[in-house]
Amino acid sequence: MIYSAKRFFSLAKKPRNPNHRSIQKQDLEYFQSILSESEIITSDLSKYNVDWMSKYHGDSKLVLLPNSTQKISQILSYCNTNMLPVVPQSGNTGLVGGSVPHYDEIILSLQRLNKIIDYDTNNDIVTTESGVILENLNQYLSQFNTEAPYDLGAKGSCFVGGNIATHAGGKYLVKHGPLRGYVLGLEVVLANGQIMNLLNKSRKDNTGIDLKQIFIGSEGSLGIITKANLLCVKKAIEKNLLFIKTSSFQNILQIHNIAKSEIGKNLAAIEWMDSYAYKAVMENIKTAKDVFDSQNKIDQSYYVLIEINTNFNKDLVVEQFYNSLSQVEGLVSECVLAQNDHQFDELWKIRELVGSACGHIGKVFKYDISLNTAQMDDITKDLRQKCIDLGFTVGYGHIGDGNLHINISCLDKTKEQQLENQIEPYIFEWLSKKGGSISAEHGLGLMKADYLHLQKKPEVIDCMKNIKKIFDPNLILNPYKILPGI
Ligand code: FAD
Ligand code: 2HG
Ligand code: ZN
Repeated sequence: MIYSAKRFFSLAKKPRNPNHRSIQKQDLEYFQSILSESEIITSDLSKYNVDWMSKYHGDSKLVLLPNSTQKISQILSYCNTNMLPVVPQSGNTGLVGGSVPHYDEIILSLQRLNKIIDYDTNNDIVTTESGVILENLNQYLSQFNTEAPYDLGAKGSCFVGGNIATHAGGKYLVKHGPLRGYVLGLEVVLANGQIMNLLNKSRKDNTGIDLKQIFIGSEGSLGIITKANLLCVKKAIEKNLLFIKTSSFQNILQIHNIAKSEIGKNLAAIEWMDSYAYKAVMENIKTAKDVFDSQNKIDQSYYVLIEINTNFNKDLVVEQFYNSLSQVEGLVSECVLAQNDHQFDELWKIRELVGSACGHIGKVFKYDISLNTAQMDDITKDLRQKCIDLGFTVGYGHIGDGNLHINISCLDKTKEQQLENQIEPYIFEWLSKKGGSISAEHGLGLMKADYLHLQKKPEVIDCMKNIKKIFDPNLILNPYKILPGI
């Protein structure tokens, strides 16, 4: 199947794979023979058919919610033999349209695979089923004084398996590094139903090709992640959070540099937002507290959050950092330091709710990109100017990882398509020329599959397609997503 790289609108349908079937009576009868009544849903499927942003809509007629790896294996074996396409769905918080069907694919929900299996107290390794909600995992881990090595705003809904399948980033990547270093083992069910036991509790295992890595970040295109061994991290003893207001983006870059040299390994997170993002939260999230008394004004202010984790000498590290900032004239306009856990959470909430706040303004087009930090504000301003009539544009993100989020909310419901055409493929082509990534942490999903050629050479895409065909020759797993023409 060949189609042009630029679809007219991200919601336009791709050509349906003619080899795939829709479910029929006998298929349902088969699923009823292996699953209990509560593991099959055939009516009122709307929440499974739409993504978190209400941007992508599917038309599935069947949701299966198996509670064991064995049952997933039976389901996939049947689907593979009978050419029935399947979409794996965890917390459905993905932001690129990967977790909902494109047509009427069967939705395989992992929500019943929600048992935490065990915890190795000597090595801080948790073994868990993949459908455990991240926040629930952290609640369980707190008895061992540990936590997962990543954190995201969707923690109350996203599943560990969804996080591994997308290779989620989040705010503590600065502190811990990427998630793939902490996933020690996996259990995965392949498209033909074969159960691949890649579970492993050794930190070091150099025995040939590390197959589990290929499933991390594969967004449900190669297999269904059913269990994981995750290396956990000790909770920080002292957590300090500074929220700084400054008068230019250049100052943020300077603050970032001072943070790296003064705070060093104690730097847990560093995030930024422009005054458009700050205003979006203050105007649209009732519970958010305007700690800088901005009165919803848009100006030349920029904001940066810095979390410092220490085990001892807390005051020394924070004070030394603040003193260094103070020595540069005009670097800090205002600074708030969280005084207790409640304030700590409130300040973080301002940053974590930017994406939700933009959704209140209008349909939001989200761009999750990697680029040189020095260019982050320029590209945001450039897009703001390009979309000035139709969109409200904010810039923010994980500056410590070189990961920018641009959210553009559409101000006119009738012009969503026009707005999208103003942004895409412009932004992806810009990245292709200047270097960076069209997807820093959210993945490709449906949204960016057809732009992969801007990021990867043809021979690389061919190699990816060949790997896909080894694991899923009938292309039943998450079709139309991740790879172009599949
Ligand atoms: P889903 O959305 O259900 O699925 C995501 C993809 O993985 C889909 O393609 C799906 O088919 C596939 N998949 C799901 N489960 C499995 C499985 N068990 N086996 C194989 N494939 C599977 N992302 C970040 O990286 N960093 C952030 O800071 C961040 N913050 C967010 C904040 C908010 C408020 C929201 C709504 C989203 C945020 N995200 C962030 C995006 C999203 O939360 C992550 O991509 C998350 O990892 C998705 O997990 P999920 O359980 O919701 O998976
Ligand atoms: C974040 O960092 C998430 O807040 C979501 O990755 C970004 O909503 C977005 O665009
Ligand atoms: Zn993010």
